Amino acid sequence: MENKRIAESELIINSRGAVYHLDVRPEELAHTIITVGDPDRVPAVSKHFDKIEHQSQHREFVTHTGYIGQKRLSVVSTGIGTDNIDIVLNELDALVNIDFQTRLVKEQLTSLQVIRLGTSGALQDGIPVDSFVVSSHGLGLDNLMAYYAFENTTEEKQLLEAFRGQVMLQPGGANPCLFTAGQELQKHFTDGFHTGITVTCPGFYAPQGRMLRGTLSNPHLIDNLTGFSYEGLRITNFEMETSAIYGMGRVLGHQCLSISAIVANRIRREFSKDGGAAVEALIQKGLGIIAGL
Ligand code: R1P
Ligand code: URA
Repeated sequence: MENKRIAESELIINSRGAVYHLDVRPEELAHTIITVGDPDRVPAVSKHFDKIEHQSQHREFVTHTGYIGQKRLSVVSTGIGTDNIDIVLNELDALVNIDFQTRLVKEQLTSLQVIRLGTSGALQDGIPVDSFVVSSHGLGLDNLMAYYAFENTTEEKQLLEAFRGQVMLQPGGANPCLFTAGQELQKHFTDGFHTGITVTCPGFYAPQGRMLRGTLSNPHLIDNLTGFSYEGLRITNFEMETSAIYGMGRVLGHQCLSISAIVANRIRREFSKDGGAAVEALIQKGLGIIAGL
């Protein structure tokens, strides 16, 4: 493909030489990146760094870059939802794979490690609040990835076919997409983690089967997701970013993994008594592994 100069309207670089939404310059980003939804979770992660060399904030996107020992890490908040992941993953990729002077895609591409440390609701009775789930797959019920061309593996196509057969979605609803976790990353996160398919929803309330006032268009969503099974794979949890992180990782060539602290169990109808402590425990366990990658 011809390597055309990317116009000012497509890749927006501010007066600091930083990418528009994140307000981060190429040299301010590490190649191992932790994403968190909540901007306040960024200092909760970076307080464990031995040294912080960069801090910035623009809108909901807070970035801290530093070191644990010799390992250089960035932690970036994404805010909530897959629309924000579209912005964050594209801008992280631009920071390493586009030359900000020439506006050309670099000849030598860099594959980032992107690890989400988030929160989530469990869809299985046996996954209690305050436990941790590693997402073997991200299954999107939003429509972000419909805007990108991508290839699915044969295993992904079969799993998606089984999902379409077993799970009834509301009429006129999502066209589900599915992506596998980065295998090189996932193999480091086994002991002390549940593993399964994570469903990514375009909202927290009705899109996750919650109704405070009003009526659900699809009252069977949770039962259908909990009951899904294909070749030993089950749906463990849902949240609002994972499938987009995995999908954008596929499109742009980055290794991605999503890990969640379970703060709600939708089957037992329980919520964590101290979600903050569960997230702190996930951060400490996650960083212990990430620092050694
Ligand atoms: C909803 O409360 C938010 O929490 C979960 C969902 O994915 C959504 O972003 O993750 P974070 O705690 O990482 O934001
Ligand atoms: N985040 C979600 O998206 N859903 C939950 O139930 C808990 C956290």
